[in-house]
Parts: sequence; C-alpha cells; structure tokens
Amino acid sequence: MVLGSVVALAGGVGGAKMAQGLADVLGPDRLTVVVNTADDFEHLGMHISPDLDTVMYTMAGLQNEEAGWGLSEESWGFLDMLDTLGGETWFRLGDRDMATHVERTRRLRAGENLSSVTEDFCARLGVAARILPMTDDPVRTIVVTDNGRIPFQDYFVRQKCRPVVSGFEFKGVDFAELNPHVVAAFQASDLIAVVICPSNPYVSIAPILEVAGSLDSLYAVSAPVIAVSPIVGGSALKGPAAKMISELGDKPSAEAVAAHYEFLADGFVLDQIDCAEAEAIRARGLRVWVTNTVMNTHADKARLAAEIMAFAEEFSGVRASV
Ligand code: FO1
Repeated sequence: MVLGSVVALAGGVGGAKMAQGLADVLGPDRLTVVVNTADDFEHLGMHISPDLDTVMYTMAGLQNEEAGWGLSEESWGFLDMLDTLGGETWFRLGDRDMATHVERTRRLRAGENLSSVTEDFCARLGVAARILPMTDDPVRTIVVTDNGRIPFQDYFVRQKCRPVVSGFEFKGVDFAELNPHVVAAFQASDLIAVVICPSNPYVSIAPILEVAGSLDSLYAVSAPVIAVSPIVGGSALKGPAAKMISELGDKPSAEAVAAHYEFLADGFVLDQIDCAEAEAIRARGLRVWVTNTVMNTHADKARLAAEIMAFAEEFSGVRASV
C-alpha cells in the first residue's frame, strides 16, 4: 500500500467503526477523523458531544458494543437516582460516561475549546489517531418535521425518529469556523484518500460539508474522495438514514446515496447485496467497489478499510489531472 495520510469524515456508530478499521490498517498516526458536532447539545447543564464520544470510545476500544454509543461496563446509578427525583431521563447517561461530560463541560467553561479537550481526552484514553471536531463553534441540527422543527437529540432519542422529516437546518453553521487542523489535514502533501464513512448523509456528513471552507478544501485535494454507502439492502444498519431518504421522496438505496455524493466523490463503495445498482452508479460518473460493507467484528472493519485503501490506489493521478 502507498504510504500517506487519510482523512475520514464521520458521524456516530458507522463512522466510528470505519475509523477504527482505517486506524488498524494505516497505523493511527496516518489517520485524521473529522467528526460531526451538529448532534451536540446542552443537557442537564452539560455539553454532550455524542459523535465525538462514539468515535473516541470506539477507537479506544471502550465502546458499548451492543448500543454502539456509550461505554462498556457501564452502570446506571446516576440515571436511576435522577428518575427517582423526577429528573429528565430520556437521554441515557451512564455513570462512567458522565465523567466525560462533566469534565468536558468544566473545561469548556474554563475557556478551553472543544478540539483541545478532545485531543487531551484522546491522549489519556490511548487514542493515537487524530480526532477533530469539525468546528469549535456551536452548530446544532434542527430536524424539520410534520411535528414542527425539532432539535436533533429530541427527534432522534426522545421521539425515536417518529416524526416525518421534510428537511434539516444546521443552526449556527453560517458563523462556524472550520477547524484549522481540518484544513491542514486536507492540504497535507502526503494525503492519499478522503473517506466519507458510512454515516448518515443528511445529519452526520452534511453538517461537516456545510461549514464554510469545507467543500472548497475538499475540491482542492488531489487525492480521491471515496464515499461508503450507509444503506445496505434498502435499510440503514443503524439509525434513520433509510427512513429519511424515503420521507424526502426517494427510494432508500445505495444509488440514492451515490446520487447525494456524486458532486463530490470520485469513488463509491457499496455492499455486495446491492451489486445490481453498481452499473447505475457507474453511469453517474463514479468508480465503484462492491464488497461486504457490514462491520460486525474487528476483522470486518480492517478488511473493509484495506479494500478501500486498495481502491483508492486505483485513482492515482485521476484527480490531479482534472
Ligand atoms: N442514543 C439513543 O438512542 N438513546 C440514548 O439514550 C442515547 C444516549 C447517549 C448518551 C451519550 C452519547 O454519547 C450518545 C448517546 N446516544 C443515545 C447516541 C446519540 O444520540 C446518537 O448516536 C447520535 O447523536 C447519532 O449519531
């Protein structure tokens, strides 16, 4: 494999698994993971960064495998007592996880920024790959639904994604400054690929792309941009991506995701179960790689990452000549 650095754009669970596989295959010092922070919110007086934590815990090997988010070996004494006291328990915060939110909030209030807190937490948890919040400024997803405009975690967790979606707003995105380390990672002279992880295109990847400067930086890279489909066999492995695609008027499919990214991506990775869609995706001008994209085990993650890196090598020189 060609030596060089890789930037991955990630949301929560799918992004975290892909990032872990890439770190394994590349070596963590060659990987930068740019993480969505538009799912962040203030809750119980704390700053919660769900996607950052999912990526950080997964790369530290501390994730709760069953849920995909939160920590392993968790206990729930805080939440139980909060329930007894009549507090808000719809967003489940485990006792160990609470330490992350309490300490992050303390440090943000003391004037540190989210990038710096994340970098230090990663160092303490033994995560060698670079995990970057897309911005240090507040951006908050609002889901526009038949039940009104709903803050993301309220829609996702409290209302279990039930309202019918008609659009998304990323409050604050017009004032957000792209993390300067993200710009530097895109400009690295040894960049060999940008991987758009199999995360939700609308609420995980779109906020990253909407921060001013993000798309321009991406257009300027000569390395291939490769998107991995989060839709497998017409469903999302996790989360509401398929439901959102149909509510927005399309048929949930790998091709619908490819259509979403074709303005930006050079290559597209889809699951073997969807191989019948490969030709239509090629017709959109994307190179295609068909494989097993379901990441259940560590070996699955590493194999998929290795295949994506081999796929990226097929592009050498392609973008540079555009
Ligand atoms: N997701 C849920 O479905 N229910 C929860 O109670 C919940 C709690 C939670 C606590 C901390 C954290 O970091 C993530 C948590 N998540 C929970 C996941 C989170 O809402 C979503 O995974 C992302 O925002 C979507 O990518």
